[in-house]
Amino acid sequence: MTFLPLPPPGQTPLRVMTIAGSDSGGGAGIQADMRTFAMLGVHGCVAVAAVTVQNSVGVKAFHELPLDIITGQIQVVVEDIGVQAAKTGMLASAEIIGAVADTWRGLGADIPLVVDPVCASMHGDPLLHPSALDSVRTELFPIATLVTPNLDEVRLITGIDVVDEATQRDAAKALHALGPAWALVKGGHLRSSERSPDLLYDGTDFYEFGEARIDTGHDHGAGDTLAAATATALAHGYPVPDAVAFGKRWVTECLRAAYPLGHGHGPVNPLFRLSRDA
Ligand code: PXL
Repeated sequence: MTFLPLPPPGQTPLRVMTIAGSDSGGGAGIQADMRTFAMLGVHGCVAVAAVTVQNSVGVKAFHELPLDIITGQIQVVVEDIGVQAAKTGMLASAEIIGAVADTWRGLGADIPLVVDPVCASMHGDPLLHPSALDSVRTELFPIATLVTPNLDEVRLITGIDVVDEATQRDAAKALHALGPAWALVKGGHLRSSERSPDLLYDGTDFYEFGEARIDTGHDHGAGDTLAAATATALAHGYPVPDAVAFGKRWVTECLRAAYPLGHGHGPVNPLFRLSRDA
């Protein structure tokens, strides 16, 4: 795969912020985002929204941070360090979504924002209060450059059960109607082929992305990693379809290198680049 250009040593890299939850098991959430940012040569900044108590088997509990601490992290970083793109992950509650959206709008800056509307862990443990779904639709989606729900999240947000190409298109249209500039419907395990086509829509045109599907039991953090790599490509000024294509290739390589961890699901592995160089 082709990589993004790295800054020369000593030169300030591009900055990308994740507004998301911490995974104590280190596989998903902020920890996954920061690994991808680092391996792609950008400086990652963080607004922690919630802390999960989690291992490879499941999420036992989570704690939401105070609203002023979450929004404060965004404000001080953007004011001083500056970011060229951002992504959201686990935001846990309607109150957090509302505060993040207000803060983001208040910045008045034209910074690309990738919204990964995380609702549950891969184990099925909730990471978003069900009462927050309306805020996802009305507060979060309208400020997004790109939204990247998986099929479960599509069902929760739009009510559409994606079972084939036609319903995938319907879902892309329904997501786009909620206000993001672009909507990506991740195909996941939609079709029983070796490919997992994702569908991108900007209100006019559809773009299809089909990378080889990697069947691994270890795909914890795959959605986060796709969104983080896509946000990184947007920070570099890639147009959205090219950024999504890059993110998709990146997560595919991370899936190829995924490893077992603990007794449950292991994480995708953005460090594949290091092990190949070694
Ligand atoms: O992969 C989605 C995700 C995002 N953020 C946090 C998570 C998970 C999945 O478990 O724990 C904090």
